[in-house]
Amino acid sequence: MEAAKARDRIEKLRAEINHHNYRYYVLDDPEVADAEYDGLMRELKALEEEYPRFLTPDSPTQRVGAAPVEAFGVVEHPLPLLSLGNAFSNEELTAWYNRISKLLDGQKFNFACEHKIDGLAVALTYIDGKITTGATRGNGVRGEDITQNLRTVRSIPLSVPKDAPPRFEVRGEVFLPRAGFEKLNRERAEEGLPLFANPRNAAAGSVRQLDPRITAKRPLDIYIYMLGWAEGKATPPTHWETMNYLKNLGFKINPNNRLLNSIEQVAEFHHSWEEKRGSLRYEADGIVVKVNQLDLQKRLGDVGREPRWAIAYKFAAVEATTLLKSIEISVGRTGTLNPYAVLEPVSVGGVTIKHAALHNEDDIRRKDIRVGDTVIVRRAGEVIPEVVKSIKDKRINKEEFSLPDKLFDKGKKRPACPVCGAEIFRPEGEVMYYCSNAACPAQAQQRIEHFASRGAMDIRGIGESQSAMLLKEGLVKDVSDLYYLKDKREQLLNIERMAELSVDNMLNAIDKSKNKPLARVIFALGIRHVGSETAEILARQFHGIEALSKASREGLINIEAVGPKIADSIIAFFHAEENQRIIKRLKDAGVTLQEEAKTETLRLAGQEFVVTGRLEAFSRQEAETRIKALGGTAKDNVTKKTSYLVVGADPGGNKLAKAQELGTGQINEKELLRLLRQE
Ligand code: 5U1
Repeated sequence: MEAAKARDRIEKLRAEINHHNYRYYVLDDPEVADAEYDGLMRELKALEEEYPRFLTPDSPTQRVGAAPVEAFGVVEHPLPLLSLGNAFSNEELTAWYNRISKLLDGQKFNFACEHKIDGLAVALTYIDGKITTGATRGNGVRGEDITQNLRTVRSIPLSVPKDAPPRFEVRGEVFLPRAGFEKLNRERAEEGLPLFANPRNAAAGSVRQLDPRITAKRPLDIYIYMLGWAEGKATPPTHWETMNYLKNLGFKINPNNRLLNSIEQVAEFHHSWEEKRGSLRYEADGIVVKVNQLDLQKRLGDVGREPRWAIAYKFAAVEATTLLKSIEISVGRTGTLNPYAVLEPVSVGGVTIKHAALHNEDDIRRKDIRVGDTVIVRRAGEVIPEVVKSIKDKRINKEEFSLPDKLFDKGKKRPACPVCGAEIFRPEGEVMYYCSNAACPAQAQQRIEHFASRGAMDIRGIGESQSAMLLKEGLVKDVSDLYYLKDKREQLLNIERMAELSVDNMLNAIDKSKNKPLARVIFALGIRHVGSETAEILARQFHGIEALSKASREGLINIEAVGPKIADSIIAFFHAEENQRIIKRLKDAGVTLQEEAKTETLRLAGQEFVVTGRLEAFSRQEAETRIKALGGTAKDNVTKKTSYLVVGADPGGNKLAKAQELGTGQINEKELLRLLRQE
């Protein structure tokens, strides 16, 4: 395609993709199927690869692209990000209302009421229609520069329409919806990683990742809750109208927000949501009540770091007391033995809880939880119930919980797996016990379920019951057998409840999964401690299962995000003969085990750039995007690995001095442009 045509097409594709992103991530109302969207994205990526000079940082392909950083920069907030005073009862809410009414001398006002989402407050700055900075609240005055991470949040627009103010800042709460939080913790439990205590910690942990690629994999979302400041254009006079105004600029505004006229209605809004909060897709710990008129907000002003014109009216904690009847153990995919509490059923915030997570033996001991105790349970993140603590005064049983004792098999005179009876072990330095039998039926079933799951090979039609059935019927023993099921169609059809159509759909889905990208395959194999994020990094590094299986421990540890624990686990996995056999069968069946190394063929592959000082032709971010589009990497600090220091106007001293000390090559902006354009 000739260049001018390519540029037009790129612009059209971007507009179309941005529109679909908005429909999907902001309005939760997609207009097209995933496949159509993927097709547009593929076409745009291909054109941008062919014409890197048309690549811009606000392209929808550039949400993830930034290289990991060693530390976050600091952002000074032009206007401090305030925190909120709390009310815990109707009396305290009314006292606040009386205070401000008096200060406002009987002036009439109404209230904007919103959920107080348990996430992380951020400030997003837009200049000339493009996002320039995303920062955490920090201490309110100074926060961390997490722009590259926030760019990966799909509901944050990278650009805004032309009629937006030329410079403005919005503030909002980034959060992990409950479903995403649960999934993340499930995966972490399977990988033996510490769990996030609640969605807030999970959101904060995700947003503060030094590697934006990891943030990009977490299903973060945002609701904008105020306009921080705006310059160059008048904005509406009330909070409510401002929210509508921001909505029209493409920002995601919580549809549960309400404009209310009396403090009684505010109390009613609080009470009704306190009861229904379990039904929300995010965790909220109360409501925020704001005076709607911005001129009155200004008149009321702040006390210390809290505005007088707003208050958080908190919900009561969702906890209940019940009896811990027993501690049972389930077996996970990688053989982890997962303790869980069996409770006297109890209602917690309107949901009956019978079981609760206990994580691991160390956690049980740390909290000193014993069978027979009266315990406090909480819906942590209001999703996965958790035993918070036991009430020691009511203790009858003096015996501490021990996982090996619980699984002690008198016949075998040793602790044994509750499903297959094999020996159990706890690797040094780890918190989990494991079943030693790779062929344990509980593990086999979960491995197949995991292999076929959405984030892995995405084989529709193979879930919990189908995996159990296929194993029971002896049609599969391990994941590779799935690809040979087509030879057993007749046997499948003989199974009760398996209609011809569902058998064929299942076989088709299995066949289609052969083309899943390598990263999915690595994740699907279920290597202990290798989650989807690590799998992605490994695929990018090795480009094939064979190379990965031959990697040395040192080679693996040297990879960012792979520590000794993961390295040992990968080596042990490929060492096992059974796994080698499975991989050979996957290969023979035609599953993708090798991928083209894309970046190596690009012009700047293997070259590392650091930019210092101000560039004239483009922003630093833009320069970095262009470098990366050609396969290079862009870093913040000069090290021995740096190929070039790009020196712009008024460079800071440190990078230059370091480059001189190390003898790093230095180029100016013109030379960089030449490299980018291959002149
Ligand atoms: N929804 C919402 N959350 N939240 C948090 N609005 C809101 N406003 C806040 C905070 C800290 O502060 C402003 C009232 C200053």
